[in-house]
Amino acid sequence: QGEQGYIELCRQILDTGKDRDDRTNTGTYSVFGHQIRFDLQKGFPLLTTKKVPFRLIATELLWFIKGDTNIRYLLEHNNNIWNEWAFEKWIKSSEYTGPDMTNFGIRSQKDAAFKEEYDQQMELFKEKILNDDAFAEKYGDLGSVYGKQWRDWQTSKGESIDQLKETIEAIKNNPNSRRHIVSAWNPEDIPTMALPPCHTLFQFYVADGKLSCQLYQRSADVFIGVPFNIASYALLTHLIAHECGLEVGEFVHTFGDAHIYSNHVEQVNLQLERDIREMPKLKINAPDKSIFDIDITDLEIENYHPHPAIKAPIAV
Ligand code: UFP
Repeated sequence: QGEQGYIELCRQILDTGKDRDDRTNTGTYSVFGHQIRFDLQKGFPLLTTKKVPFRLIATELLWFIKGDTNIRYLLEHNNNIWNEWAFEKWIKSSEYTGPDMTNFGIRSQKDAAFKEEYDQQMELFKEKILNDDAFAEKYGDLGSVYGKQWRDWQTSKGESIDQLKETIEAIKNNPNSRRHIVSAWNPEDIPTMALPPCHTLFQFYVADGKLSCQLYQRSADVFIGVPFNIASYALLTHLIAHECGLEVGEFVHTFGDAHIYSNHVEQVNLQLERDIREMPKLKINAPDKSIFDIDITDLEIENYHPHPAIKAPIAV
């Protein structure tokens, strides 16, 4: 349960996880099938055993909720977490005439001179996305990512389904329904997606005036990704509860392949030595705003006193 549950999952993976090769050739320890429950009444589950950047998580979630798939919004909020995906499209296009950026992810981790060149090209790219509308439209859009599937799912008849809005309406009008589901997994789109959705599907449940949410995450980088994913879905649950006039219940996090990369083991061991602190609180300072209009300045995390952040390489 709660952060203790996260810590136990880490320990279980290190103690009993299968040593497996993976797509990124980094190597992982993994378990298949696991669940952690977070009682959102007890506080907001931003981990305290290492610092987790709430602002990045919140701006990304608000971007999904708006159905926006263009990184311009993220850049305007100083959020760089999706840049590489758009940059990749840019450097592969015929309009790109700068130095060769093939395999920039791996090369910039290994080659300092290349990294300098890459950083420079990335800065130029970001500037153009922010200042050139036509360029942003062409190269800033990531296509069928979460925002698209949640708000504008394309049917075979050429129609659009706003899953998030419909689910919110259903929670308001028919709270006992067992069909409050939003799916990001669109089999038709998977073959052309750079990263098939990791958070695959989520469901809501209303009881005693409280809204609970369960996520099925097919693949989970437990050290780097999961602390983000927990906070993101906890925030989504708060925002939808706020929209529907409900209290928050539980966030239930269900995992498929839960893994720790071999080059994160040392960092995880450091985190496991730390004591868990009191959970922070989330405040939504926007009593009358709809979920689709809420903005990062309306959100506030109080009483967050985590242990320091822990750096680790991201598998690419
Ligand atoms: N990953 C997460 N959470 C996310 C996200 C990615 O843990 O929100 F976008 C990790 C899981 C896995 C990798 O280590 O990214 C995706 O690789 P694959 O598609 O091979 O599962």
